[in-house]
Amino acid sequence: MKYNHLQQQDPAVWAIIEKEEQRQNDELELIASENYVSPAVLEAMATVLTNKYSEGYAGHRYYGGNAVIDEIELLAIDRVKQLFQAEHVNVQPLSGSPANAAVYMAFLNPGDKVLGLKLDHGGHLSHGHKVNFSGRLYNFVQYGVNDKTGVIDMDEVREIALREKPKMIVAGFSAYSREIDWQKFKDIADEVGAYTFADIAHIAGLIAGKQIKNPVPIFDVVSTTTHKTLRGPRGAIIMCKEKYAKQINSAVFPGMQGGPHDHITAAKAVAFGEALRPEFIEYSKQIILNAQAMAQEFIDRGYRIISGGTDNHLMVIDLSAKSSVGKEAERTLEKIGISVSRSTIPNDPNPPMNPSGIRIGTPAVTTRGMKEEEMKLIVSYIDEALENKENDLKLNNLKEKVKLLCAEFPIPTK
Ligand code: DSN
Repeated sequence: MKYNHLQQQDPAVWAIIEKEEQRQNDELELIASENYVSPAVLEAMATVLTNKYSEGYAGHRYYGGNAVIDEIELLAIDRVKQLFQAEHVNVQPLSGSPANAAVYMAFLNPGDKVLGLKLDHGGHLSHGHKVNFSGRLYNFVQYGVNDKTGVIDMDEVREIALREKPKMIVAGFSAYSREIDWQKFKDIADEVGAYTFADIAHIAGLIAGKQIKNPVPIFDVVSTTTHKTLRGPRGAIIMCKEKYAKQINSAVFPGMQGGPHDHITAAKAVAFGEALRPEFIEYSKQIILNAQAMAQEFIDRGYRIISGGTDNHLMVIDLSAKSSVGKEAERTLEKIGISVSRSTIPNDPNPPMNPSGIRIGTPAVTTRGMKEEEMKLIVSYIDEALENKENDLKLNNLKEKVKLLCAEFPIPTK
């Protein structure tokens, strides 16, 4: 990308950005929550819309001069409605955790009981972990995955729900590779009179691409970030039934946030437009095919994948059989130009800073146009690196191979 003014005016910042662009070009991104936005999304973010304050909503702003901003916000909302069959949409949340905070604020009072997935079983900090605002403000009880299968045990979810009578049930994850039975969650919630909240941050793109079932028509409220499989700018949205529109809007503003980031809203609209195109269905399909090819190759090489495989874009790999741990693997792979994130495994005996596993995802490499063959090759590089973590010569050699593969599949510039 050309940054002429930046280069001239502030060469120090420009040089750092250039360095990061080079790193992204030369290295493989396997962090399940990351992706490469299109040049059009990138351009929308670098626009004069950043100059505007627009607290409030279209037609009801607290500042003048917002007629044009109303247009972009309404366009973004309309595209989300088409993508997810949503009744009401708020496109202002700045990111995933603030979006989830707004959802809780809209439906709960501090101290209310909520049921969510445990962090070390694949949940998210904002689904009730004790160090997070969610676990501090609300009374979370947690469900997990089955010890043997690694899959969410819906009988256990029902049992806990009947016993604890939560006011809200949260379904969603940041490190879980199986499809979620939205209807079953809704049935359980109905039995105990709880609200249903789905956090689809990781899989929103796969839902938009029609590869995974959509909870929006079933659940009361759904949040998602926009920058993961959905391949938009860093940010979030909330979708809900029309009857909750007012309480969700008031929770986002003035409850949680001030002015929305209008340049990001424009970039979200561009990304939603891209996700509405037929090519996005092909992209989503390939993300899953790639993840499944990768998981199988890991299994064939003796690794344990939690739950035995994947239905989505990610997998959590237990490294214990390979005498390795998450942090060490993350660092070794960084040396060969592959980014992954360390991850806990269910009931992890190791601490969260150095857990037993790594989480790997395929959205970014699929954006580069890679397919199943390349996934197998990448797993072979990972395996070789982890088997030779003290051998700098081997690691340097692998780094060269990764760079060559990246050059063959450049990040799209169109
Ligand atoms: N940081 C995101 C992830 O990596 O899953 C979740 O917030």
